[in-house]
Amino acid sequence: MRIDVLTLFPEMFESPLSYSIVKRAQEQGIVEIALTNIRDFAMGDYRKVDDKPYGGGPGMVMMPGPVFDCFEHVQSLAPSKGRVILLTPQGQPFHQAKAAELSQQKRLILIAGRYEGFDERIRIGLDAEQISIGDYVLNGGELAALVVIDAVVRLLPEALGDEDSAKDDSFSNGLLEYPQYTRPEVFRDMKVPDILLSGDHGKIAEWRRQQSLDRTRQHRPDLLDESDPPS
Ligand code: 6GU
Repeated sequence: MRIDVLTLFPEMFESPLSYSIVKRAQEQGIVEIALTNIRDFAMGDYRKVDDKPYGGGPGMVMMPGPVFDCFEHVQSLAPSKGRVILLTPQGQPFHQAKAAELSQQKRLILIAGRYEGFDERIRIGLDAEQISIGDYVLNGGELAALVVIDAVVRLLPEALGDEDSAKDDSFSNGLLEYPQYTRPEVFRDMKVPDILLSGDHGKIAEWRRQQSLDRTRQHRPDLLDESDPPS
């Protein structure tokens, strides 16, 4: 997969992309991530990328010119057209199923905005889909783009060391993950549940399923509402 990111702050991406699974996936050629600075496509001595909103109101709006020029340049860097995504609090909520869907694509082009938002003609002209990572306002789309990249990359085949470790993740089956324990068996008077030491794999699977259901009911009942009732 190739992921292009259009941003005013490419430096914000460097450290989060240089650790652990995302770092290794890049080293192994599983994903190529290219950062392009929108400001490099801005005009004039001041390289202006934002302006006051028509109709008045607070804040500034991302101008369409630099984003379009940057986008057209980036698209020419690789053959496939790519799925174009604007990161904005006005977007559709991001969730695990969307991460899985995006992980099937050959190419993603993520556009992170700043200021009060994008000129609407950016969304229309680039035929972009809009994604939000939750119901709160960030200062820009960069952290949201990083969230999307992180969630997508770990789903790419071979990105995880142990091939199985994504399938039990919270949300991948619509439920929260069951509690995990490792050594020692007793820590500060808290003991690992006996069932996990029993060696009975059937019973362990059943206990884990029940724990997942109980946790989901307690912490995220909304996850149970829309799906078929779990058995
Ligand atoms: Cl994608 N951008 C901004 N600025 N704020 C957000 C967001 C995105 N998702 C949630 N809040």
